Amino acid sequence: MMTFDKHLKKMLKATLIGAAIAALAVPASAETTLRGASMFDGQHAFTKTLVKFGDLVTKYYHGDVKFDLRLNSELGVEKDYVTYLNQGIAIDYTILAPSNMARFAPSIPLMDMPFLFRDQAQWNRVLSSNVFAPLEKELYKKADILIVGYAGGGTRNIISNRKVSNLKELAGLKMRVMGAPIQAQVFSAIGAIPSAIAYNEVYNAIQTGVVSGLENEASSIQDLKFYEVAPYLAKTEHTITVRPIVFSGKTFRKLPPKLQAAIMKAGKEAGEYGRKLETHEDAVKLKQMADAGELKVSEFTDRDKLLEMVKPVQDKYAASIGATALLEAIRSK
Ligand code: MAV
Repeated sequence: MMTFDKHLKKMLKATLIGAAIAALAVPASAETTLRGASMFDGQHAFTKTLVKFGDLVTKYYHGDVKFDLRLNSELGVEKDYVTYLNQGIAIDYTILAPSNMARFAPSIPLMDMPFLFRDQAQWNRVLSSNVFAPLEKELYKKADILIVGYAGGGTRNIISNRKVSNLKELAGLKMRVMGAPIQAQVFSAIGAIPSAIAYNEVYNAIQTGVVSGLENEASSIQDLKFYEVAPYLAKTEHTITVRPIVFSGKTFRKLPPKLQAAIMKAGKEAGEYGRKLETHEDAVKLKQMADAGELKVSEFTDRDKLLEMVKPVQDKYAASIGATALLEAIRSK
């Protein structure tokens, strides 16, 4: 079977030939503008990572390329971005939670499954290996979306409008989860009542009592002020985020090969930059919100039990997508 790397090289070669033909028609100075999207303002780690990505591409590509990055959900939320990337319209690159791509590639949310990583060290080892290559391949094939790097590194906790610090208090908590079925399965298994709600509707859903909370990382809780409606944070620390920097396959194949190469190199480096940044900022931002009295932070006393309850759900999901060996490979990293 052809590896994803080989597949990509073959694709680059094919575009090289295509580009040679196209070069006859398009003047060498033709400018390319790539449009990106972020749900956040300029202070958020995702936005900074996407800015870094643009800067690095400009540095590595000695041609005319411009970046038009739209912030603050001007172009919608991640579930919109994934459709745009798939169709090759509206945007060319962004950062996406794997769970928001479930519709196109059911195996991709494995990257994002709660309790996948024991700690930061394992998370680091996985992201600096090529363990995720089969999932990248499936995403490219089924969604026409290319992963060019990995950002993330935030730790997700449960936040709610009432105190939740153990399993008993968690029982029956109505909470918003991301759209992938595995997310709802995991939170059901630990006693909550999950519902998939679009990210831009969560604040209102809590305000109006549709749900009592959600799970999220510090940078986003702070950026979107979720603490205003859900001021109790329980340190369930259930996910260390994996957030791919993604590029539309349809756009990518139209670009000059040298620009494609610059994008791949910049994506990898911007991802490393984003991971360092968010890993560092996570605790800092959590503390800022706690010190400001915006969040009341408590330990989750039954945290060890959560993994036991979730493991059979993880195993079942992995088996259903033919990824049992992959899950084992991640666990043994
Ligand atoms: C956070 O803002 C990010 O992890 C983002 O990638 C997710 O889509 C979002 O949470 C969410 O929960 O939908």
